[in-house]
Amino acid sequence: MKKACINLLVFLLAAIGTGTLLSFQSDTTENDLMVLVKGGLLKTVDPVTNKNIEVNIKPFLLDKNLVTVAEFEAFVYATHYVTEAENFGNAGVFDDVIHQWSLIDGADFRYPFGRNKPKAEGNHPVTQVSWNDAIAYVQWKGKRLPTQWEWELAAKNGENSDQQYTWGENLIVGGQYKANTWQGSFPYYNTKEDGYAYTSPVGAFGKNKLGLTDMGGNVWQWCEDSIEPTPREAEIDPSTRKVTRGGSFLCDPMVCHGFQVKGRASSTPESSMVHIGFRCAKNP
Ligand SMILES: [Ca+2]
Repeated sequence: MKKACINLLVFLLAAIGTGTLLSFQSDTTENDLMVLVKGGLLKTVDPVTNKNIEVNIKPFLLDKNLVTVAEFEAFVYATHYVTEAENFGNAGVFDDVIHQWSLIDGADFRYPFGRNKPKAEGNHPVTQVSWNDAIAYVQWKGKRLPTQWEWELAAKNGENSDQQYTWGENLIVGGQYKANTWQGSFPYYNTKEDGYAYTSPVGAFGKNKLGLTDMGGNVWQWCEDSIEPTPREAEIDPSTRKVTRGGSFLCDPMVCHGFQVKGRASSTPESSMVHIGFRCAKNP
């Protein structure tokens, strides 16, 4: 071990001498961690009227990856921000023993399933953050949330392709799962054939053609805009709801096929859930 350390030190000193070390130093900028999505006319379906629509989208930058637990922790450390789950004292957890959602005391972004469950791993997407928490984070970064239509154009790789998923037509390609979803029969049993019962490390399932990871499965992603409820929905629940896209590890396609490009859901802006995270967008 000691010899290995000395060898490393000699190597580094040699590298400094030749200027080679510069190549090890990261001069990665925020924009290097983002993908430029060319704008254009997104052809999609209006979720309320179910009619074909076209949405004109300007070029925008989108984070390659979901915001991780470690990145959100750095934000909290720098700003002393307190999340809404911490203020409320609880957050939404899907309990796979009783097979239903519950508000669990003490659940927050550090302990997404509650204090008596494992701590969240730093390289996993942050969860148990409300839409309001996500806004606080993106503003701190000098960024913003993507709109639902920007998100969809990115999931379509900047093209108006009709493919079902951001990576293609099938969930399993060459024997490998392309996203972290639910296998088995939701909510009763999960065979975890994709390797994960809950969240997976950011990027574990590869990239789409644009270089974006987790654009289907793992966690739903907050978008900037409010959902447009149908008149009946507005009557049942008049509260503002924010759009989420992308599906999650809880999506069994027989019940929730949210990890399709067209998948869409919503939640109230103060809600913190174990299967919702976010990524940042920015104007070029
Ligand atoms: Ca899974």
